[in-house]
Amino acid sequence: READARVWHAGPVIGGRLRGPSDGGKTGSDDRAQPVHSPADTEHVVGDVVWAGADDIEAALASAAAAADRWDATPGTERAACLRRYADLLETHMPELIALCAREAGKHIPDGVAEVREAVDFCRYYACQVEDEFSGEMPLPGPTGERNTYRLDGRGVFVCISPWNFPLAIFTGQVAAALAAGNAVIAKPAEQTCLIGARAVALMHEAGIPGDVLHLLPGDGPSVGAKLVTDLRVAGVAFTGSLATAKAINKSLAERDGPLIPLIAETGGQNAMIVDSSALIEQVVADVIKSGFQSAGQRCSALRVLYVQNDIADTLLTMLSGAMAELSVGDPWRLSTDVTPVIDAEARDALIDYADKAGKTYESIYTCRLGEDTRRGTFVAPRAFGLKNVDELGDEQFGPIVHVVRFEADEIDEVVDAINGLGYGLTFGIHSRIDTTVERVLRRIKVGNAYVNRNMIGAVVGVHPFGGEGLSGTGPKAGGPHYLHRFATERAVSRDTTAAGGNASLM
Ligand code: UN1
Repeated sequence: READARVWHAGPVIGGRLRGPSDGGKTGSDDRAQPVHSPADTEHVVGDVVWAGADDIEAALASAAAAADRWDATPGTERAACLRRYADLLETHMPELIALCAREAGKHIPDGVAEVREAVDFCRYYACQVEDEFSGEMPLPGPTGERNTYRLDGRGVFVCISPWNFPLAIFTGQVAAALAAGNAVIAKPAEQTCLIGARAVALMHEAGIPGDVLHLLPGDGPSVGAKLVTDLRVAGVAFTGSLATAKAINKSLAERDGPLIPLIAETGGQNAMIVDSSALIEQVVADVIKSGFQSAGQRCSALRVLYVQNDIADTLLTMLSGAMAELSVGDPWRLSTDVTPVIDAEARDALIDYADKAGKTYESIYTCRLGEDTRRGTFVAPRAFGLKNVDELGDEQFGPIVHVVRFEADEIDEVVDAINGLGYGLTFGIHSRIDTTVERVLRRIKVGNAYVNRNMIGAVVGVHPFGGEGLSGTGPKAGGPHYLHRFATERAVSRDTTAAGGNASLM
């Protein structure tokens, strides 16, 4: 309660110092603090944010560029120790962070707990990896008279652009990976969730990450993100968000008149689940509800297209409608809430507009009722629509909307082709008790994360390394063994250890 009544502040954090509205014009920011409203109640002011101006961007870049080498030279064990201390601080501050996630991002308490948990896991996972792989040189084989080693170093300044749907977990995952690998970092949180980003950065500094090694620049894509990625001092970009923005960043990087640098992009999905007639229907319904509607469907992993074998479709859809009727849509702070608001009015209006059109074109299977306490927030009623063919499906709808397509028993290969044909490749689910069917589908489906006889969200760090292919992202998988390597540069060093190699005067 105490944490919930609090008002938070965010602004550019440069050199470890949070700039507030009182800093008036010193660095060229638009110093008017903008109020931050809660998605659950748009009259509730959660805090305020000052967006970064051009001078803030320059100050962050200059400071990070000057600090990068020093941080990279800091032993990996020390960098790991900072991440572990930050993870401990996240746990100590869990009630406050859950309240902040509820108020700024509209997350209910289980989702808030999961946010903190995942952020903690990312830090400890990458800390272990840095201790193992980034502390010293690994020996490589070679002929007598030669000593060969392999080492991983930071690239320089990394820009981390994170999404509002996992404002603590993905924010932390990107930043922690970049720092762990030895980079200085400029973090740009989503403009909808700057308060959470600012809180995370404050805790990272408290944990010992130097102020000049980690900076925060709140703002939108055009005013901050676009300026950062074109700067030649930037040596790498991590981005999670829309496909359109990932493509725009890719284009900007390609057009830079400077070194080629990596883009680690994680975008969206048109994630499908196939259910055949051998599936356990009760289990399927529970998994569809969770995969489609938890977090109001605002996960890139969320279920968008449910393929159901015709023989069981009527039964399954009747049971699904019954389960949807029981969903409680409302205030994130209420313990009984299942479905929370969407992030803002723009997202709500776009989803409702889509649903209105879909209601005219598709079969309406079920639309949930909104509760009394939803009138002041940006809520969207969960819906299920029936489609004849997946080709009718347009762009990803980032909200609580599930599309259902029926198929016949002998059409399963065509279904896999249709799913692959959508071009995305993030998550996928299959419910079937026939092992040969499962194997046949898994062999052909082109996705990063496949889930069998379970829900398809909530990847756990180190357990379900997460990330897609095709239109869904570049890889490597977050929370997996190769993620940190993409933030680093690999060096193979070969030393001549013969007398000749050891004595320059013999040349
Ligand atoms: C995202 O929604 O941007 O498995 C990706 C999950 C989460 C998805 C994160 N890791 O549900």
